[in-house]
Amino acid sequence: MSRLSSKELIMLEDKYGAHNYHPLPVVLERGKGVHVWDVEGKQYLDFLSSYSAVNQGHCHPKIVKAMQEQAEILTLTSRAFHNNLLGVYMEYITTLLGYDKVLPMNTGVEGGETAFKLARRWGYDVKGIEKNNAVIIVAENNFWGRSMAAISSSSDPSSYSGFGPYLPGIVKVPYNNLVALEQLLQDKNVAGFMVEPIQGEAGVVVPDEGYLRSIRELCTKYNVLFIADEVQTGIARTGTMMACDREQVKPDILVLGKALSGGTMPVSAVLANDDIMLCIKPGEHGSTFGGNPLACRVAMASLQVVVEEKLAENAEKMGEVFRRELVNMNLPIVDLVRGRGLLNALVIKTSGTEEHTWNNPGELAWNICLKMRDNGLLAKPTHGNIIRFAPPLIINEAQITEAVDIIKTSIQQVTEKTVS
Ligand code: IF1
Repeated sequence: MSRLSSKELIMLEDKYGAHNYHPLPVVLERGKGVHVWDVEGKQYLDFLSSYSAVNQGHCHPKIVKAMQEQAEILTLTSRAFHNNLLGVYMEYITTLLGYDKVLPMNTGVEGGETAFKLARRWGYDVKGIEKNNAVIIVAENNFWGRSMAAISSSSDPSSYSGFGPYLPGIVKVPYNNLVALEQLLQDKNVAGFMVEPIQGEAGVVVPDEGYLRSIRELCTKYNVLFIADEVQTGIARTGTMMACDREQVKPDILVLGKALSGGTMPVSAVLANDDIMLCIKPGEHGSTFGGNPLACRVAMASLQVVVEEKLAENAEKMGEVFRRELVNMNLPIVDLVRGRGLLNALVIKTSGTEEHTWNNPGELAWNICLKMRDNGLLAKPTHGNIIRFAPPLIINEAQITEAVDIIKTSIQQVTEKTVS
């Protein structure tokens, strides 16, 4: 087969693939560390990290080695039989993260589904909620995937519209609002409250300090399970191993995915203590691939890299530098810069500034992303006027500075061109 150009490859996707995405036009074929290369050989700094799945950097040698070695030995047994890595992995991850038990799944959304089922079952068996009446509270503007339960939890019409009927037993509460939460928690049918410690898709929304601690206290007070969706914020992304660690808070149910495999394959996990996890009995939940030996080996390597290379510390340090340098750009169209660790966002002004009036900030953010691509950095807008910046956590200060230069130059080039 002859080598196809970016343009030809995009046309193939368009012709033969479902149209469920609108990617930035760039076709990648190789990745190493913080860099990716397109099919024409152009190099980019990856400031999306596959939505925080490649925290350890692209194709991390230790993770790839674990994967290659295990792929030649045993990849899948199903849970009909035991395998020689599952127990070892389970001991490793539960010890590392401080829970009695883990339930292994594959994608992040399956982790969320598992947490929902676990909370409902705990609600009936332990809390004594009347059959089929369990309620799970979720935060407005959450994002936890594309399944029916996930879109039933969503407040984004492009996620849920036209896919009804929706799953009952889900109630939404404004994010970062403890008064509203406490009101809802008084309903005796509430089994759990599922929340992202920092909302990713909503635009890297950081709650007030103390929010997580108060959730913990309220959930304990009302006998409701605190479910933390750390699929995006977990595994060192926000400068601590878990985002909840910043407030020294331990959720009852912890959901992980993405970087649990360093972006090599779908691996997710749900962690809880015995009083909750043992509510689910043999035959009541599972999946063909969950807990497969390849995933177990890869997940252990991925977590070891995070610990050994002190990626949480680096994320914290580099995040400080990155936000400081972004603020120092001092550009009129930048409304604010926010985030924790290396999960950050730049918010573009939606109303006119002194010099310019922007009719469509969403289009502006998209154009900035195209310009950054031309200048060698990849990022994606979310919610129109917000650009998320989440590089691999192995990034160094020189690369941060290089990135900020590209971001600044690109914003200047785009805004100069569009000034009328
Ligand atoms: C898509 C955004 C990120 C997640 C949290 C669970 C899941 C996700 C907090 C589900 C997934 C994704 C999936 C991807 C886009 C994306 C995303 F743009 F929507 F906002 F990461 F930032 N909990 N996030 O963020 O995990 O089943 O996908 O493994 O297009 O759906 P999954």
